[in-house]
Amino acid sequence: MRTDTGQVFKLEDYRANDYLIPETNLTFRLSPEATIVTATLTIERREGVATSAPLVLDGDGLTLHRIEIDGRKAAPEDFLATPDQLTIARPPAADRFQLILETELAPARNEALMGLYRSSNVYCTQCEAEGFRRITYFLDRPDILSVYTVRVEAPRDEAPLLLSNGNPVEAGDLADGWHYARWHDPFPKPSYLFALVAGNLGLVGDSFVTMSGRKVELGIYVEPGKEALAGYAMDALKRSMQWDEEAFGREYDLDVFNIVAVSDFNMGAMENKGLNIFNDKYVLADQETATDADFANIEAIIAHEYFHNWTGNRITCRDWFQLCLKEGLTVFRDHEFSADQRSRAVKRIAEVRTLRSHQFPEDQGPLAHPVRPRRYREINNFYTATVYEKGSEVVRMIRTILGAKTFRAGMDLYFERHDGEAATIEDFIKVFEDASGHDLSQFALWYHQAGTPNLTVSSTHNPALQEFTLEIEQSVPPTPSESRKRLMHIPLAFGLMGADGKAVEYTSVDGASVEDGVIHIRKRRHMVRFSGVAERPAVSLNRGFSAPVTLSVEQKADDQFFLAANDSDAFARWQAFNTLVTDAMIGAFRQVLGGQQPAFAARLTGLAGRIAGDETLEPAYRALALALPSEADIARDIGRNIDPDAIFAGREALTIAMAKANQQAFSDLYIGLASNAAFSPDAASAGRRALRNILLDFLSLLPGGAELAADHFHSATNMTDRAAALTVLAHRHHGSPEAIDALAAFETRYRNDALVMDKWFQIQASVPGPRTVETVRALTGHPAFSMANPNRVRSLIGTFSSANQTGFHRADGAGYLFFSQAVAEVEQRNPQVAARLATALRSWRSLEPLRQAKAREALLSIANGGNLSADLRDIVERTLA
Ligand code: B3K
Ligand code: ZN
Repeated sequence: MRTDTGQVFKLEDYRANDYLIPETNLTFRLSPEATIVTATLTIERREGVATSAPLVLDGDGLTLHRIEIDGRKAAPEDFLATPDQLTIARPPAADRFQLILETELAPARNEALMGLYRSSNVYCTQCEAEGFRRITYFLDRPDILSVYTVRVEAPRDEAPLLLSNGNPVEAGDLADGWHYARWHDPFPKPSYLFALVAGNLGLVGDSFVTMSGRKVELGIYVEPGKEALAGYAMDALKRSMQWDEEAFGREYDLDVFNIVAVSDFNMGAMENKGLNIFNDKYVLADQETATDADFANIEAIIAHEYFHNWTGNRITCRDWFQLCLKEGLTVFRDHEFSADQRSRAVKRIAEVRTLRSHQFPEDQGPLAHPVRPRRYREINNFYTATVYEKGSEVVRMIRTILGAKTFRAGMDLYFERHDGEAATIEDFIKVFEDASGHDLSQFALWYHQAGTPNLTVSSTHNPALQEFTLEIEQSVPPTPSESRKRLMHIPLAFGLMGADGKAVEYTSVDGASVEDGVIHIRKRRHMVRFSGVAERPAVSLNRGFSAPVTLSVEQKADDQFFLAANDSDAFARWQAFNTLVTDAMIGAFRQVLGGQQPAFAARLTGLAGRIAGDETLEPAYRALALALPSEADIARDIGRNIDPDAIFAGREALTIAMAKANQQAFSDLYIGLASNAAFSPDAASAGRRALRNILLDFLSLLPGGAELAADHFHSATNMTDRAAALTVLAHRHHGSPEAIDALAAFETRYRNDALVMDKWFQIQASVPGPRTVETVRALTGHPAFSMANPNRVRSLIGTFSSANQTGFHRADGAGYLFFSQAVAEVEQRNPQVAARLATALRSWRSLEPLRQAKAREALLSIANGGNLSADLRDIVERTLA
């Protein structure tokens, strides 16, 4: 049954509830078809609230068996229970009273994977954002903090392991082969952080001694037999715990910290207090089954969920509008962690690539919303790149503006002032104002105003006056329901570089406040004048990507080439090369459309060769430079009237030109990077593999390329190399005997390993060209595929729709047709996953008119499908609006 009330929730309507629930006692008697949940809630009326105020609890599809109010069975006239609400119109007059509620659930039939459900015979939960109300009636909102005690009962042979939040307090046997365990979490928490796991799982145990000398037992639970695959995750967990003590002074607070890996999960992982639940994709890894990217993701996500213990759990959100308070901040923290564990420059480039590919299109399309939204219909649709990634960039800018030391003082104040509270973005900004004495009110617009600001920059040099001037103008494009924008405070890091590659000194500057290499843009236009500059410098802008903006810079190609070879800021140097390549690809796109053969400047293809072979640069950095902008990147920069086939042809032409121009050098380098050393997932080794694999991609386009890739595939000793070679074969040599053979070999080897088969689905779903839609449709019938498992759906259908420009946007609309049918099918079971899939069409208005019409038809067919979930309806209607 669907319960889309179409209700719009607004930030300005926030009001504290009349009641609190200081204590929550839960007993679960687990059974796949009929789990009985007994909730004993201590309800407290807020001070000053009239005794006549009704108590209204949230539910979602619940069946109520029993209700007692203050120890007495409630009479039918005492309450009104619907599946979605429990109303007690006249609660007891006392300020505190007790409510006992017994509900019955069928976890085995819960395919939405929210609330209590089963994943491969393991009971598990997912409550964020509003899943707890699928377990019992409750004030299911993040500002209701409660101390939980949980008793779990199950047959011992089916579920030898019984876990919940907090510390274990008691366990024992019951009649008929059942047993129980009791858990107590002393830290008051919102219901979205509740968790329970029960089943038969293998344990990887370890321990960590905190900075104050307390020993914490660590457990990672996985499918029995997979224990050996959890070692890297455990190592990442211990490094995260250590790092949070060193970088933020944050210590862990319970006696145990458990992580459970499950194979059916709607997202990456969940930070439930003391009991993180993970998509097994982000726990299990070894060289045979996981790529270097998988290892890096595991490290980042383990850290992210762990860091939530302070940013999210100890200090939570007052309401869901404040989601970025925990998510943006925690992403910032996990980014910093990875930067410290790996290479800061490489990490930053990778972050910016992700921001541009995921957040920029969101900000530039119909689903744009502020980092802190003001309204929503379905909160699950706001776990977006804007809230997470742009939210992290905003925190980074606060650090840039205040400096690292004052930023840390602000964070310390935040923890001190708000520990144990449900806070807001205003609270967060205030601690930095108080710690620094700065007025951050203009800066706060980053939270409130949607859209990616653009900076137009031009420069002039007056040798007679020895003056260098930057003219900078800011604008923020209109976004849905926000046509007029206010001026932002944009911290723009920059550098002036002399021909000798050194920073150019200037004697004074006026026109904007400039501190520590950062221009603070606050007005619409600034003329920033640097005095005492004899020679015209090359200007390097947005160093380190100090602000999440787009730049329109009038800059000579000579300067771009100079910066791409010499910029002392690693990010800006990467950016300069990336801009040159992007411009070349856009030029090629236009040539293709005009029926011409694309041509490229020898100095560009030559520069690619020099970067590849520059031993002063880390291999991972060189690999990132050579990973040319994707077709979607180019489409975004072109902006409108997109023909994905022409973009593909232009990109392909440049890749081939680079390969041809550097054939010998690439080949020598490729051979030199081969390694017989034992596998290690560390960043440096991963960087060498990344460089070698990107070189393979270029070389595979030259004569003998298929054989080379097949060799690479068959001699691979780890998944990174094997998957890279398979991608090259399937994408560059589609249909060749080598590709067919490798795909079959991979399938035979891994057919029983679901996570590895996801890679096999992904690689095939991203094969460019018009025929892939048929392959993808056929693969939905593959024995390893299932419409019920989110990882499978994302690997096959998600990859096809979001990472295959030519396949998905096939000119006749066949890609969209398949997609709309698949979304509808997924939605029957799992609205949340379906809604996420549907965002793949968010940029439909930037397509050329014929494709636009087909895409619109597909969206309309989803919208008119009938009995739509709130999740999917919200996305489709906003996309069409
Ligand atoms: N907080 C969870 C995300 C929950 C998503 C709910 N639809 C994971 C995370 O961001 O850490
Ligand atoms: Zn998070």
